[in-house]
Amino acid sequence: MNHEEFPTDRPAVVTCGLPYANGDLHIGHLRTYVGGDVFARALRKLGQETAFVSGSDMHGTPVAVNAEQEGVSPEAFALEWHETYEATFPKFGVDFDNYGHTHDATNVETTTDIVRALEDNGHVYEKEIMVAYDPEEEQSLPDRYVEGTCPYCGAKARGDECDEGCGRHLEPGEIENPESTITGNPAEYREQTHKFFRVSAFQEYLGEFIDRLEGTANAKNQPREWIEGELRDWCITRDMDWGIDYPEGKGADDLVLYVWVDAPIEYISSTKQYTERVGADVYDWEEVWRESGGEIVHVIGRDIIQHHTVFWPAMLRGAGYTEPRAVMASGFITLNGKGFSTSRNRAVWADEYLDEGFDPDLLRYYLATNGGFQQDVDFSWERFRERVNNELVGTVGNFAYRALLFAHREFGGTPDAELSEEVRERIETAIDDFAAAVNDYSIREAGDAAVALAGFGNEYIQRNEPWNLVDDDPERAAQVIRDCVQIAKAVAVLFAPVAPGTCERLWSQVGGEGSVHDVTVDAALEPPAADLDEPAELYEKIPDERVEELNAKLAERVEAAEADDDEDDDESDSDMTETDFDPIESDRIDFETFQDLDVRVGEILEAEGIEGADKLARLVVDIGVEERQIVAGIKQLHDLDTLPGTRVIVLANLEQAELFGVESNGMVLAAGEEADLLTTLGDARPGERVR
Ligand code: B3M
Ligand code: ZN
Repeated sequence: MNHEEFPTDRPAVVTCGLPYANGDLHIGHLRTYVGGDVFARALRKLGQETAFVSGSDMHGTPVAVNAEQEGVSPEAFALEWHETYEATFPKFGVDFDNYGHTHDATNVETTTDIVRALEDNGHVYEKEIMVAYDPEEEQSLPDRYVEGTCPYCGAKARGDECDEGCGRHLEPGEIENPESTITGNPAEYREQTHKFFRVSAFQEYLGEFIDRLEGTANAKNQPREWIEGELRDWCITRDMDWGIDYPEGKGADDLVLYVWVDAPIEYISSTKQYTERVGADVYDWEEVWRESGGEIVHVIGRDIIQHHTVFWPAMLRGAGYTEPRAVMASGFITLNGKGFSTSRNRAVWADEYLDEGFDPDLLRYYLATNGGFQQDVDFSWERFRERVNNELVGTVGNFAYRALLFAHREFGGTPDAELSEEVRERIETAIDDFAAAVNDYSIREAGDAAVALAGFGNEYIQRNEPWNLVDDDPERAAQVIRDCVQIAKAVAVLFAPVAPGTCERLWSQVGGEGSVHDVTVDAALEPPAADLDEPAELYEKIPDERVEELNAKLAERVEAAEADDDEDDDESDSDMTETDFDPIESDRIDFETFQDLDVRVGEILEAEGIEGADKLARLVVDIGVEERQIVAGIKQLHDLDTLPGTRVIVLANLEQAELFGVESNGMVLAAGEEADLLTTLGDARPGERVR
């Protein structure tokens, strides 16, 4: 433990990775925001002074490219999405204390100040580099305007990130075989002067920082490789119009800042705006980000760990700000075992979920507790129903309703009796478990602590059978029910971070005063009100038919999107038949060269996703003469569970490689973007050579 346990007497800020303001939110996106919200609420429950902030990420090529496609200005485009997000989050109980955006005046000012500070402290220098350029469009091709091959792992890479391979951030000029995404032409490299942040000078500091850093294990371990290796300086300018202008008078007036400079600075700006609204006596942003420093916790997706554990802490350090205490990086989320796909409409959209009439707390519960935060989570309507029906309805709802109905009917409220020692201790254990979970950055365990307490409540009623006691031993009956009402109250308090809406209702059912969100864990043991109204059920069962209906809707939509896609393809076929595919190489190979390839029939025996890699799967393939472990980029494109037994074609004498730490011995052949797996028409046996 490097830091004092929560709660501390310094203020905390919990931040969520900023969504790019460029498209609809689906429930996969919500995982980070729900996670951050649960964590912020849980900290407050421990009595930690906490602000919860975020904002929309308005700049960069992710926004510029999409705006261009729509034919609108990036500013108008991004603002519209920003407003949508701002309205959507609260509908899921994600209650930011401040939700700003990176293009607002506060962030422009804070960013300018920080970059000036970095310049003044000697952390920035100019360098001539080669940047990708589209000669036809006569423009530079920053980031997502260029695609090519990752120089580190050979995967297809997009702009500034190798998102299908090793996950590394790529510097301008690094991508190999660059192509312009505007024209599809090969890009040229041209010389340009850019500003660089001297990250390499922070190597020693970062090594110490990462030892202190708390949060999920992935965020602490993954960066070691980068920090302990050769740290490269970071290009912080881009040759494009959309972004925050480089501070004046520093010789880079025609450049804007790289989006990853001003994006995390919004964490600070958003906290500032919160202080401006509530006053520094209520919450002082400077106490957190400057001066003695507060408890800064970043909640992010695991694809942006490098930005938050290398570039960002170096920037904070270089400009005289406080370093983060913890980074919580969430795993990936799939839908029925396959990746979400915005373009294929393979997603459960945030609005759609609400339109179906589901309580947001159900989804929050699923996202927060279906696996550890850093683990990959699969969403399916079946599993959703199962968890809602068994755990929320069966355990939490059932207990609360039974206990409170009994109390209301037989005693008109909380019976006049002392809380038993057994139940007091059980509630104390739940509080301890909850606090330990928060200190462990495990929102799942924090939620589980409350559900386990409700489970105990059910068992306690069952064991004591108060319905048999009312006549024979009314005093004992009163005692048991008194205990149960207390358990219900404790559940309301401890479960509130995960299920804020339903717990507020439960809180008022036990006669709690004010809002459950304003009390701390101590309230779990404070006596419930004497008079209680008749309770209402907290959760409703989801019938099987609903799941069928929802799955059918999803399948229909995906099909429609695919049909649309085909139509689009047809249209483009007529325009530009040849340009869709790479031309055939004019250099032919001789037959011997072909014979050098040892291509075999194989049969997949095992297929599983590689933890930590978005696209990669580990396959075990029987190739007749032996079994091979092969890594293939098909995790999101196939339902891995259905693959064992499938015949595939394997390039068997490809040199060994290691991807995400997993050894790969060969290549499974597949066609096109969707990785359509090659198979055999007849029943050639595994091991048979392909010629
Ligand atoms: N806007 C979204 C992403 O890459 C990006 C996050 C910024 S956090 C400072 O996931
Ligand atoms: Zn790579």
